[in-house]
Amino acid sequence: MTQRNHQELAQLLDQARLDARSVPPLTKSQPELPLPDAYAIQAEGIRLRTARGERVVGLKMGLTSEAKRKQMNLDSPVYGVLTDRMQVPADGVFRLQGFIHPKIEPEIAFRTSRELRGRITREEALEACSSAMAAMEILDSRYIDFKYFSLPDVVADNSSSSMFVLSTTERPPRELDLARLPMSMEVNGAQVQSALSSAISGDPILSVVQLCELLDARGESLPAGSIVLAGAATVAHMMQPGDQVRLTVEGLGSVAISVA
Ligand code: OOG
Repeated sequence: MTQRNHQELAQLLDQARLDARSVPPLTKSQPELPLPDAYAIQAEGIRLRTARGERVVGLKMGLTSEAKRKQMNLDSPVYGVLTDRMQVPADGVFRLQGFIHPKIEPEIAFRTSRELRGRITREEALEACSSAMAAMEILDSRYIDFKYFSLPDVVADNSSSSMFVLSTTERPPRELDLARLPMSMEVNGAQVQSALSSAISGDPILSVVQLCELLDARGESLPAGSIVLAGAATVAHMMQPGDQVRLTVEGLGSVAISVA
């Protein structure tokens, strides 16, 4: 595929997002869509957003838990790019209007204080992450019925990234028993999802290690000051107007949004 092809497909997905109108998966018309081309389409899509004034603030990992891989019937982790426009403030309002079929998931996020380049160890990831936060990601797929056929479809669509919210509590990851944090997501006070943080890559910091591997394969690095969403611990939950969604992670406090 040429850069021109990447740009055209990125434009199609970008327009679908802006119009909140779903489109068929790219692999329907393009059965051979190699993963490197899918990441190139994703990168072109981000270029369209930064050209309109958005700023890249971090990256998200997806499909880092067994629950998510099973739900989506896909077998390996992927990443997407986060911009400042995607962040909902803690306790803020998320308006469903303007989205296609958004769903919310419980996550853990990290903030990096130094650049990570190449393949890294768990220790190096811990060293580079100055803080851990409770986080929720709102996914939205630009594909009809939130269905795609393959990994390249989801990667090209920025790994279903849409919005995210971070807890105001931030703690150095070394102070936490990172792989054993109970996580509970409630809607209007009733628990809808719960898991231990080990559901995320066995240990959420390992999502940072995997992210660095994926970036390295593309000759890229993880910049200092990045937010990294480690991936969902459980399957995603549909929202209704009026919902109050709250995630509590032991040791990291809680983070909530109101759905309008
Ligand atoms: C793919 C993205 C999954 C996660 O946290 O596992 C993801 C999808 O479910 O559409 O972000």
